[in-house]
Amino acid sequence: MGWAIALAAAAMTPAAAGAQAPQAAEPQAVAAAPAPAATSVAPADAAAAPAAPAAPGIDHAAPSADYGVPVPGGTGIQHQVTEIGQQAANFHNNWLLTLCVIISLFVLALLVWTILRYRRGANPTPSRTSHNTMIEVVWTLVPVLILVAIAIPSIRLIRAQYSPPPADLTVKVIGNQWYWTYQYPDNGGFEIVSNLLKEQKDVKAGDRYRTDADGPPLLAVDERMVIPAGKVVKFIVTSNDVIHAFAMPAFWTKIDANPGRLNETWVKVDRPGVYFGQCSELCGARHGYMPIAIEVVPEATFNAWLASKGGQPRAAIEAKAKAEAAAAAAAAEAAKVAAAAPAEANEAAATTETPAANEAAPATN
Ligand SMILES: [Cu+2]
Repeated sequence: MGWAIALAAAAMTPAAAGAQAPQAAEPQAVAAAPAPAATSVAPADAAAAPAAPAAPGIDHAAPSADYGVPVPGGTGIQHQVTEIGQQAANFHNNWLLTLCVIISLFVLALLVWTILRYRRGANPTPSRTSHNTMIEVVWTLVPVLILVAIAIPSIRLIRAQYSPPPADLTVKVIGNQWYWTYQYPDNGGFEIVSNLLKEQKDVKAGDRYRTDADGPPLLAVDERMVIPAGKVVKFIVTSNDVIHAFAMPAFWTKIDANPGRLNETWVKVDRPGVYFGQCSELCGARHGYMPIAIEVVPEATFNAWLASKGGQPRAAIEAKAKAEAAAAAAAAEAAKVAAAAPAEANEAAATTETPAANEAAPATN
């Protein structure tokens, strides 16, 4: 986005465009010496051209009926598409809910039994018992044991959420009043701005509005975050203004976006598709209008998307940096050899010539 604005600004100011063109042309002309005429013209054209995307965009996925979206009238947790989400949903649905039902039924049965068995008609002379050590120990210990049994898997899950494996990709998520920006520092550092898509009746004629291919009302955005499937993606989450929260129900992800602070979370999603979430911290008047849409795509599609945003795969950037470092090292080595050659010649001369001639030698070199 930044480079597009810069290009547009350069195109609007003829002087600036003129001043920038030679700079852009210079490195190319050096690199491709055999055809200087062609390379010196091309970058000038590129600088003057309107900010066109580097490559065509990808075909975006249509939302699924039951994955990554809230279902009308739905209860329970959304289908989970991360391993931690699946474990947590399984723990909640199969263990915690079962335990809640058993405890509730047990307490209800005790109440019913007490009401019937000890009603005045059936039990005219009440017992005067006030203590029973055994039962008091039991009703203290059993709840403690239940809580410990719940705490152990819970803490294990929390620890897994906060100890990410090495990341294949990092996305910096920034909350703003009232939209999100996503930066890709590993892929050239470009940034995308993600805004809610309004309904057709709410926009001027000709402006983009939401369609069902974009997503449900109040959840569809103009620019989705795109991440590769099957890769560990680290989210560095922060805010530009007030506290927001980055939440994606289908990933089991919710983390605060605090100004001046970097929070970290991670996901690994194997199932391609588009998933919707929302800002989940009351952040002002339009808090309800800053949805999050994340599209998970195969790696080849992700690379095509990167290219359409002016970015590159991390491997390509790293390989280029490595090649440049190697070339620089080779050039330094060559310069060193070239510098050493006359010095050796001088030394050779010094051994054969008179001291007077030797003193004059450095000046000639
Ligand atoms: Cu917010």
